[in-house]
Formats: sequence, C-alpha cells, structure tokens
Amino acid sequence: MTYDAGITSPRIILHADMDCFYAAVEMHDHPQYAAKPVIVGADPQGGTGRGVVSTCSYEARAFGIRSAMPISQAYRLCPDAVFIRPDMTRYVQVSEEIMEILRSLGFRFQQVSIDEAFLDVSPVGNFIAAQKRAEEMKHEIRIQCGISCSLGIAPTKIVAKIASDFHKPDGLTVVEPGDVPAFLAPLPVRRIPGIGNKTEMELHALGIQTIGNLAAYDVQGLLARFGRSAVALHEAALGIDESEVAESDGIKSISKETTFGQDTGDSGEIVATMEALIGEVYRSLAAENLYFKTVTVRIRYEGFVTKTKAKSLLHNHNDEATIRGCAHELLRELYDGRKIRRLGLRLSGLWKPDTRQQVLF
Ligand code: TTP
Ligand code: MG
Repeated sequence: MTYDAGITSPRIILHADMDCFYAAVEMHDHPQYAAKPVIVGADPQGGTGRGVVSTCSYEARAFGIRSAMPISQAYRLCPDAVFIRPDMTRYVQVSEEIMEILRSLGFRFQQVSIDEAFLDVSPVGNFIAAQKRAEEMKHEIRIQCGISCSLGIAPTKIVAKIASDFHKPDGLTVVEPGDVPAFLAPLPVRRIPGIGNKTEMELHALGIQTIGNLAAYDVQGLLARFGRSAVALHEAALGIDESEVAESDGIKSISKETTFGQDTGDSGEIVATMEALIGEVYRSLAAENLYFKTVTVRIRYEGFVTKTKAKSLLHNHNDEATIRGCAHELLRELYDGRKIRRLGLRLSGLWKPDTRQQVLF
C-alpha cells in the first residue's frame, strides 16, 4: 500500500495542571487540613484584611471562593476555613520536583507556569497508549509529591489545555482528533485560554456564547470586531494550533554582572549600576522575544561574601518596568551597607510565546 503524500499521523499532546496547587501543597504538608476548606492568600484579619485569595481547596470552592477574590469576601463566605499565607519557596520546590518527574520521561517538554506543563507524547504511538502513560504520570506525581493533577490529551496544545481543565480535580480527559469539534462545541467561549472578561463580553454581544458558536461564526464578521486577533480566535475555536511543545530555545536565564573598579558603598553609584544592568538584561530579553517570571539580584561584598535574593512573579512579564521594580526592591532588601565588589542581575523562568498566541493574547 502506498502512503498518501501529506498525510501525517496526528500529534498527541498532553497538558498537565496541578489541582489547587498552593492549597494542595499545604494540605500535603499539614495532613490535619485534609478535606477542609483551605484558603491560601492574604491575611483575612477577621474579615477586614486587604489582599486577595491566591487559591483555595476544592472544599473551599464549594462555598463559592475563587482565586483573585478579595480575602475579606472569602472570609465572609467561609469564616471557619483554614487561612494560610503563601510560602512561595515551598511551592517552587514542589513545582521543581513535579517538573523533574515530567521532564525525565523523555518526551518533548515545556513548562508553562508554576503548576502546568505540556508534553509531546506522540512517540507512544496512539491515544490509548497515551492515556495509559498519563495514568502512570498521575500516579507518580501523587506518590512522589502527594498532590493530584488533571491531565488533558489531544492533537493540539490548545485543545489539550482545555481538556485538562474539563474535569477537575484529579481528571484525565482524552480528546481524539475526530472528537475535537464535538468536545469544544458546547463549552463556554471563556474556556479558550486567554479569553478574559473583555473579550468574553464582546463575544456575548455578538451572540457568541459557546466555542461552537464561535467556530460557526463568519470570520469576516469577527475581523470587523477583533481585527488581527480574529483569525487566531476563530482557529482556537476550531481547535487549530500548530505550535510545537518547545522549551524556550534552551535559554534558561539571562544574567549580567558588573565588577566595580573599586569596592563601593556609594548608594548613587550602586543604583546607577543596577539601572545599567536592568537595561542590559531587558535588551537581551527583548532581543530573544522572551518573557520572565523570576528576578534575582546577587551582591558580592568586599571579602567575597556573596548574597543572593530572588523574587518570583505569578505571571510572565516582558517589560522593563517590572524588572526595574523587582530589581530595586531586591537590592534594598539585600544591601546591608557594606562595600560592594560586584553586582549581578538575572532573569529566569523564561518563556517564549508562539507568534499566533501573541497576536491573540
Ligand atoms: P491555577 O492552576 O490557575 O489554579 P490552581 O492550581 O490553584 O487550581 P486548579 O485546580 O483550578 O488548577 O494556578 C496555579 C497557582 O497559581 C495557584 O495554586 C495559586 C497561583 N495563583 C495565584 O496566586 N493567583 C491567581 O489568581 C491564580 C489564578 C493562581
Ligand atoms: Mg492548577
């Protein structure tokens, strides 16, 4: 039998997303919180606290509590919940353990946030074998890290991500190529990653409620409303996404350092040097079209004592102002008045958007 030119077997993409990640880590570390409403976020201060919920356990979600909700509102909804301040160091540590498990499986791997990653599991051959591997991954993460996750398997990244969110917590959703339209059609448009309040409202105004409505909508009509984003939006609704699972081009971090001609305690000189470093790392970041999540400042004092401090942000950023804010904050926290020999600045947690998503989101 001859093979039709142009026919290639579908890719098999897996997306993994940890369930209520920060809360899950806390519940694992403190078994007495198991099965309780657990809320990680700002201090509720008896209902008068400012700040927001980072995340909460599924038991707390039953009370209507959600990420980004004011903590005072969460307190009103469930005053008896366990309220915990975030411990980023611990969450990053567990995240690294999980990512190591996923990375070491030998598939193409891409971490996308503290608790999410894509794997291109096409080499397993078919969707049934992929499902079996996925069950093993869930088991491995549960045994080694004590937390549950939800997985989605589909022929494209965008559908795999929607699928991992489809059944949470502890879900596994497989969408084979022929089932993509039927899977997506009934879901609300909001399920498309990157569609926020504003786009959702604009779509509703056009009478588009479901992904199926969007897929069936005339592209010309979308172009009038959404301009260049229209095509990406429409393709997303059709589950089309040709972007590959890829780490950020192998660049793991961007760092710059300056050694002072003479050890210095002159705050003006130190701040000006930091400004120069900010400009340098920013230019490298922009040149590579990368986003970062973590900023690290490193100070080597006279006598070769080195101090390092890092700040990890929730989302990816690519602007100089965010680098500047973090860098000066870390410098203030780290600087103890001694003379400095060398100053360094590093960006890590790098991520590269694919151009298609960049247009849309
Ligand atoms: P998510 O994966 O969006 O949420 P989650 O893991 O808590 O819950 P789900 O089961 O729905 O996946 O985010 C991962 C972590 O990022 C989350 O545990 C806490 C943090 N986070 C915030 O701090 N603020 C936010 O608004 C969101 C959405 C997440
Ligand atoms: Mg999650």
